[in-house]
Parts: sequence; C-alpha cells; structure tokens
Amino acid sequence: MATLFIADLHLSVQEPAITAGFLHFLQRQAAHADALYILGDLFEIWIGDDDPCPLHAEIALALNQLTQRGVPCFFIHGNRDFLIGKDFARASGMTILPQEQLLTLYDRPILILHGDTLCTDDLAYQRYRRRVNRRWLQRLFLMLPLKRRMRIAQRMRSSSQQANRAKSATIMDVNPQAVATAFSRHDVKWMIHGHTHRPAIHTVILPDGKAHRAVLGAWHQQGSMIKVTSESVELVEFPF
Ligand code: LP5
Ligand code: MN
Repeated sequence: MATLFIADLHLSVQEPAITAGFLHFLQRQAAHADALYILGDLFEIWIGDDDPCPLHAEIALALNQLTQRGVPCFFIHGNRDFLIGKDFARASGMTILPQEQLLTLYDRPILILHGDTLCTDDLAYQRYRRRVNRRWLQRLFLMLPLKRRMRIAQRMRSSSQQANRAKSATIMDVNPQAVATAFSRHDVKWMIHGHTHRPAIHTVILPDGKAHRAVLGAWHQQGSMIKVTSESVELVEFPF
C-alpha cells in the first residue's frame, strides 16, 4: 500500500482537462491509497468558502466520496488557496494541517509543507505573505461582497504575474539554508513540498548526513504525485 502526495493542480473552470484528470486520479489511484495529502494550490484562486463556483462543490463531493471510502485526505494551504476554511474542509472531508507538518509513514519521518516558506530569497513575496496572512485582514476581506473579492484577487494575480516577470528563477526557488534549517528544526531526513513547480528528488548534504527533498510537479498536461511506500519514495508523472 502507498500514501500519495499531490500539489499545484491550480484547478479552475478555465482548465477542465486538469479537473477531469484529478477526478480520474481520485477514482483510479487515490481510491486504493492509505491516505492522500494535498500540499497546497489545489485551486488557482480561492476567495472564500462561500464562493458558489460549481467546480468547488464538484471537487468537494469527489474528495468526500474518497474519504467516505476510508481514504483519509489531508490539506496544507498554498499561496493561492490559503483562504480554504472549515466549510470546505467539512464538505470535502479533508483535514486541514498546519503549514509545516511532521509525519511518520511506514517508520519514515517526513516533513510536509507547501514550499513557499522556503523561498526566503523572494523578499517581496515573504513581505506579501506576512501581510495577507494577518487574520484581521483576511476577516475584513471575507466580509466584502464576492464580486469585490474576485476583482481584488484578479488584480493580485496580475500584480504577481507582473512582479514574477522581473524576478530571477533562482529567487523563486527554495533557499538552501532555509531547507537545511527546516530539516534540522524537525530533525528529519525527508521533506516533500510543492509550490516551485520543479519536480525532482534532491539529495541534500547536511552537517549530520544526507537528507532528501522531494518536490512535486504542477499539473498542466499530466498529473504528478509522490508515492511513499514502506520500500520507497517515488516521484511519478502520469497521463490524465
Ligand atoms: O502565485 P504566483 O505563482 O503568480 O506567484 C507566487 C507569489 N505570488 C502570490 C500572489 C498570488 O498569486 C495572488 C493570488 C491571490 C488569491 C487569493 C486572494 C486572497 C486575498 C486575501 C487578502 C487578505 O502568491 C509570488 C512569488 C511566486 O509565487 C514564486 O514563489 O514570487 O509573489 C509575488 O509576486 C509577490 C509580489 O512581489 C507582490 C504580490 C502582489 C499582490 C499585492 C497585493 C497586496 C495585498 C492586498 C490585500 C487585500
Ligand atoms: Mn504555490
């Protein structure tokens, strides 16, 4: 048996093929797993659990059917869907985890996180992240009419895309020191994250030995998951 990890599907009504691929993945692969962990950016954008977008109900139903079949499903917020709250968690049957979570799977300790907190060279992003993670600002935002929230989010998306065009690829990747600090803070030798859209399993040399950083791929033309069993940790890409 295996535990599956996915991230960065960026589901949206504009990408029906990715949604279809995800639903297929839930039925064909996740249904036979010990558990499913979704490490953020499941959705392209999230402006509140009260958004009546039919896609949200469709995904919640499919995830709930998975959990009802006995496959527990866990979620860590990404930088696009950090407003996913209790209502969606209840509707989908997912358990929302903190931004860093230590697991032990098949006797293997593993740190899981979205990955954006490791991108410490991206000072503008870290400043932005501190700002939008203020609970009072989120509560204020969620009190706005949905249309107004969508307009703000779309402006934020275009500001981000514009800002990203001026940033080097290195700045938008993880900072090696931040990675090493995360490994030592949790005294762990395995880490799984997403966010950077650079799928790979890296060996990291730490002062006390080797560690491994597994990075999930984003879902564009194919699916990407990390499959953990008692024997191995594998990065698997698969057709929708
Ligand atoms: O997302 P992506 O891949 O383009 O780039 C990310 C970082 N950008 C972001 C911003 C999101 O895309 C915006 C989506 C918002 C959706 C939900 C709205 C909820 C609003 C809640 C208000 C409380 O995450 C980008 C990184 C990149 O990853 C790589 O790591 O570089 O970071 C930036 O681009 C930061 C920019 O430098 C500044 C961000 C512009 C937005 C400023 C808005 C100010 C806050 C307004 C509060 C209402
Ligand atoms: Mn992300």
